[in-house]
Amino acid sequence: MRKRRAVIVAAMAASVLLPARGVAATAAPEPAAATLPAHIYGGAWPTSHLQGVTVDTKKGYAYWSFTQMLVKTDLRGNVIGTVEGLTGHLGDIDLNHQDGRVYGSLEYKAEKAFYIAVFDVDRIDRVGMDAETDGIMTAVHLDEVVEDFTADMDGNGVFDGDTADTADHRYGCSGIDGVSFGPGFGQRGGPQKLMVAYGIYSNTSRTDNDHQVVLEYDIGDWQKYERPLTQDAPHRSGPKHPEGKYFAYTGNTTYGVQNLQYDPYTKNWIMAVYRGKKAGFPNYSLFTVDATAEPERGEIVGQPKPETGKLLTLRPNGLYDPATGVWGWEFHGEYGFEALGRGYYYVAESRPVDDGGVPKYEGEIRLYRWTGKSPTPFEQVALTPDGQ
Ligand SMILES: [Ca+2]
Ligand SMILES: [Ca+2]
Ligand SMILES: [Ca+2]
Repeated sequence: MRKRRAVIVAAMAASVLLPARGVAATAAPEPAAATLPAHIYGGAWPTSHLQGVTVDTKKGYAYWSFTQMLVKTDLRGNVIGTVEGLTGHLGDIDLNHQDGRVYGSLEYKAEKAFYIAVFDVDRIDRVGMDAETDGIMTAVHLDEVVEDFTADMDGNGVFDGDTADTADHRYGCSGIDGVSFGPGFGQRGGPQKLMVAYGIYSNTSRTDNDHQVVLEYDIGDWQKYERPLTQDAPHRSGPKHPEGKYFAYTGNTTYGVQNLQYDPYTKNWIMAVYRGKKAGFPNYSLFTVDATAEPERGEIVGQPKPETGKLLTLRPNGLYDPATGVWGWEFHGEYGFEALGRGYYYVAESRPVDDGGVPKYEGEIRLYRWTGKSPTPFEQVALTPDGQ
């Protein structure tokens, strides 16, 4: 096991530097101007890499999605418990500040089943809790994702399955990953929505996969859908359609929005991606959608048959590519990105480690603040001479 890194408390900086700024009622509560660790180590686990992080600054817990496992730590990195036994792909996660539970995207591509998993995180109190049998997790199935994932786009009567090398999958949908709570697009307040972003396969030979796709759900009535999940007999309990479906023209990326996050400070929806590979696009690693801009109906360019949809507006700041009209930034947020309010963020890193012959992945988060500078609009909050 690697030595746990020192946790530095940013008490002084947090109390001095946090500017006063109002946030919408739907936003995360702003951190008390007291203690925000500049760094939290999330441990090393025998899983795939870190997929997402969400932090409850009020109660003092961090939640880490390690693909097959949800980990709960305190803000010093002490492990409180784990939820294990996930055989699918747990992606990005977000804390619902209204019900205190953590929501995450959960995929079973072979079964053509896609869920929002809901974790009753207050009850996670020991390592090795089971996702199916310990009553911690329910799941709500998203039919809309199945329809787009399984679409036989070339009309040959064959769905080619979980592969990028095909014309199938509407919009290039590979499933879902980025999730975040926030206001409806174009709304400055109002009831919070759960936004769910598609994964999009990397494929440079088709033109219908150049948008990020975001589904909007009102989870107010989701209690009627929530069921525990038996993974070898996946249920289909969930809403038939989302409340809204939105498209952001960024150019094709590799697996779509990895981390989606509403930022109450900048009023942006932040999309962190694995950069795309298409020639003719700038292939930025981060995009910001103007949360206050009303979505406009327009053509979803590049589709096999002309199609219109609700288009999102990229914030006209940062880097700009005149050829495509795409705005973006350069930053790493693909393994976890949490907006804390007041222009502060936790941003994750993840890497493989060898733990005495056992391959593991470790994850950690560091505190950043907004600068708005191009090409990278965040700077790390480093409070000690060694920058930890
Ligand atoms: Ca086909
Ligand atoms: Ca991911
Ligand atoms: Ca998120």
